[in-house]
Amino acid sequence: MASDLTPALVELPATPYPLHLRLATTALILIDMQRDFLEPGGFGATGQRVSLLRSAVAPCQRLLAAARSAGLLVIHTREGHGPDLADAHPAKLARGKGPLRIGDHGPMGRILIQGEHGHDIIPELAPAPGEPVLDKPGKGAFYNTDLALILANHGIHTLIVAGVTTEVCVHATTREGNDRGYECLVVSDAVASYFPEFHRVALEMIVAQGGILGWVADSAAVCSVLTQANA
Ligand code: TIU
Repeated sequence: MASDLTPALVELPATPYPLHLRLATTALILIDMQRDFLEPGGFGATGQRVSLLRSAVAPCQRLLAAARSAGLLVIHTREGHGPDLADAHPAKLARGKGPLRIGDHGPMGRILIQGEHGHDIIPELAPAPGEPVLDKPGKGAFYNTDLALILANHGIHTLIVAGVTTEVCVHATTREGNDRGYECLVVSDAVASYFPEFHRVALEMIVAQGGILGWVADSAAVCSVLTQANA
């Protein structure tokens, strides 16, 4: 039952229709903004494609600043594996025929291996003290991580999802978040793909059929709501 202590609902203009959320029960999750995906020489392989992901950096920075000042729970994820690769499925290791595969030595250290330079989050989006950083072995952020536990402990109902890539780890996390009962909003300019067509269609998939997987809004709309609701 609502009481004076119930945090206020705020309305976020979004597609396919406005999303109502409470700041106290909303988290920002930044997916895999790691050098290995965003910089040349990492898992993202060829230079031109990697550069396509850079468009998400500035919107993620603005989202991060707005979420922090609004007091939202902020969670960062990193895809990767331990140095012995014991936590990596053989099927995942065998996948892909690119020049650099998981565990190979590259210019930023071993690809997608915890503790290596390339595995870490880009400095522009460095986690602040106290913000959970989840190491995930899969594409989705729920698989074999403490994400569900952390969200439950904080009473979170709504996920604002940003990061890379739109159609892989962002989608996998949004799909599972949706199945687990979270209202998921993907921030259109704060996610990116090596394939512009996949990016566009992945966003369309989320909002199709009346928001079958969730909501989409741009970072300006999200930041505006976070800033106003916080004022
Ligand atoms: N984080 C994430 O999306 N991992 C990937 O492997 N993405 C690709 O698009 N390859």
